[in-house]
Amino acid sequence: MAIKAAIFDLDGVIVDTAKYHYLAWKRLAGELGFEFTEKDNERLKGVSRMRSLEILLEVGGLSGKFSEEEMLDMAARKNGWYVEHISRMDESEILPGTVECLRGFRNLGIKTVLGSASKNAMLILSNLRLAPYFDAIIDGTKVSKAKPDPEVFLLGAKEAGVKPGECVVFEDAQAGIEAAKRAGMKAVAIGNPDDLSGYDRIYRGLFEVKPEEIIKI
Ligand code: B16
Ligand code: MG
Repeated sequence: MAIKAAIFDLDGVIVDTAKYHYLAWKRLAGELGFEFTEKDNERLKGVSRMRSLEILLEVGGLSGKFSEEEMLDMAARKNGWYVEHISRMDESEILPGTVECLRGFRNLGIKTVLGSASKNAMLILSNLRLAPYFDAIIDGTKVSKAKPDPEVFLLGAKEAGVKPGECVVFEDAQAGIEAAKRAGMKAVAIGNPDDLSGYDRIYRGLFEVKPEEIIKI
């Protein structure tokens, strides 16, 4: 089936917001009295906010120690610190090759879609001045099931008016690659082959991606 839409994950593909998530989670861990390392943070990539909190508490040996209300309060505080960081972002933080890649697909008549788990995606896209490059934007405010559930990508295909089999997904997280495959889409991994599996192609970043080749996969 010919490719008619390219769906992009945000964190790790278009921008590196993982470093800001890390600073905010580390601050919460500090308040709770334990260390949270960059290696621990790898487990949070592509994972929803509440699931990230569960993993953080697991790392600190505090699983099951808090009520739902306390968990929601901790997640909200973490988000407040995270939003302080992303509010200061600008175009200089767009990862290399992103704009060329988005333009390249559009020049070939391919729809461009954002498919992110983040509830803050609109703020980030707006600070990066990237919103006009997308035909559809699906973020954490529009979906209820986290990756590896395919909901975010299936909704992206629907909003773009194409079939799932006509989509290619660009993802840096294993949960996202799984979500793309479960949606019946092609998956292009962004990252290191040692950390990821189950993809159709892998590149180090969008700067290596040639849209005219991707539409033939
Ligand atoms: P928020 P993506 C994901 O973004 C991040 O990789 C993940 O670390 C984060 O927990 C999730 O968004 C939710 O973000 O707290 O801003 O709603 O990779 O799906 O673009
Ligand atoms: Mg990601």
